[in-house]
Amino acid sequence: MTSATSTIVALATAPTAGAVGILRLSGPAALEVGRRLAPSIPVEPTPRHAYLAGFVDAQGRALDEGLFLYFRAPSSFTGEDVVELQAHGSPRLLQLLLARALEDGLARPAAPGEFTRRAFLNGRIDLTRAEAVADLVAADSESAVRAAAAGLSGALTERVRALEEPLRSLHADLEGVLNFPDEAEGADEDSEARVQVLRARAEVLLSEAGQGRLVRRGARVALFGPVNAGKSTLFNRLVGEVRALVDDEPGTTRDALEARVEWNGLGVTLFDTAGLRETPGRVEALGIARTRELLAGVDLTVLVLPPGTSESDAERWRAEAGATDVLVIDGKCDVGSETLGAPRPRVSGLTGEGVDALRESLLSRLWGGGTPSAVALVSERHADALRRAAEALARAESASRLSTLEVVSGELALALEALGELSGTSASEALIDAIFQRFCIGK
Ligand SMILES: Nc1nc2c(ncn2[C@@H]2O[C@H](COP(=O)(O)OP(=O)(O)O)[C@@H](O)[C@H]2O)c(=O)[nH]1
Ligand SMILES: [Mg+2]
Repeated sequence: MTSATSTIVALATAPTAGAVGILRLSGPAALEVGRRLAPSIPVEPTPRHAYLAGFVDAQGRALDEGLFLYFRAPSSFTGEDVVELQAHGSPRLLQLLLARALEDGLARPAAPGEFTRRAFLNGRIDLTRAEAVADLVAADSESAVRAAAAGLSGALTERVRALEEPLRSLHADLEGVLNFPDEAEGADEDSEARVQVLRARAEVLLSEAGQGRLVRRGARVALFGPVNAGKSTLFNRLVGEVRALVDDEPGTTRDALEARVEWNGLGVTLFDTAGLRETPGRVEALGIARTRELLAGVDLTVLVLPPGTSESDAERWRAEAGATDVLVIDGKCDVGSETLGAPRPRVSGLTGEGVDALRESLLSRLWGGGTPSAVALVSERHADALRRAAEALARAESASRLSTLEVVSGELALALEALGELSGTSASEALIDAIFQRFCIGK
């Protein structure tokens, strides 16, 4: 591990031309190095004050003029002394400033995520909030931004704490009864009920992992069905521009096309696939193989049927669509007559009829009730830890009926450890490394 007493420096803005470029320093020598770049700054600058200063090279020649900010430890993002230089956003200029900051050997380049890592190690933020920082930077839809912002303000942290703290005190009570049976008598009385409550809480949080996944990477929706059902036309209509080739010659679409849209703040990747028919050409057959592969990985498949498809044919197509969630609709409803039997939603990609309603039902199928707004952004990592905690709590629950207090307490300790990985209180060095590797340099 890198020594937390070294001073680190990095550019905090993207290496492209922009209005402002930021150089960030953190560590005991941050002020010293910052003042070498900006000699007009007083030896003891006022913290959190924006100074207008000239930035110079080692010979004192002007490089730029900008803002100088000083945050004194521990009242900074990292908990250490932090200096930020806000210069003009020229990538070459910023390289010169960075080189100058490194020149005297008082600071070294920061590793990816090292600023945030220091904030975590210095107890400024817990692990779930540190991860929310990375989520916010990576957010590519409104719902992802809102969910990450909620995480940043501690939404997930709070809910993990609401599990971890009562769990810790229950565990302490049981250990008390085990170790000091006389003093702690009766502290284990309602332990079964207490375990039940905690298990339910862990499971509710775990159940939000699916929504977290949707928010984080967007929903994946594929259009599927027989050739000439009007899939590509509908795809173009849903995307709002002509992306897919449309023709009445069957088998026009061979490669799966994809397009990214945002509905009600939720990022959605739409796929238009090759249609299926009995005797395809060779190239088309490859497209069909791809279709099957793709359908296995989407969140929802929209099966588009030509108007007038019988209920039994619809069933056959439904089976073709595979195991994922399938929404069956009738396409080309402007020409088709009402299908007998179970009425399916009717859509026309050509006229746009039924398309808004289709979008709504796709969203509610993907999301359930309500609109995608601030959910607890439960990641795969969180879900894994929650699952282990919930399993240990379930075992503790049955042990509290059937087994000894030692066994119950042992399971609670396992649940605590799993939750500690979430909040960071018992996260291993390797886990912390893996988490901060996701970050960019300067974050
Ligand atoms: N009347 C009508 N024709 C459509 C509609 N959608 C597609 N078509 C026509 O049906 C043919 C096949 O359409 P396409 O979108 O390529 O179907 P795909 O093979 O399922 O992708 C083309 O000639 C389209 O113009 C629709 O909603 N109404
Ligand atoms: Mg097509």
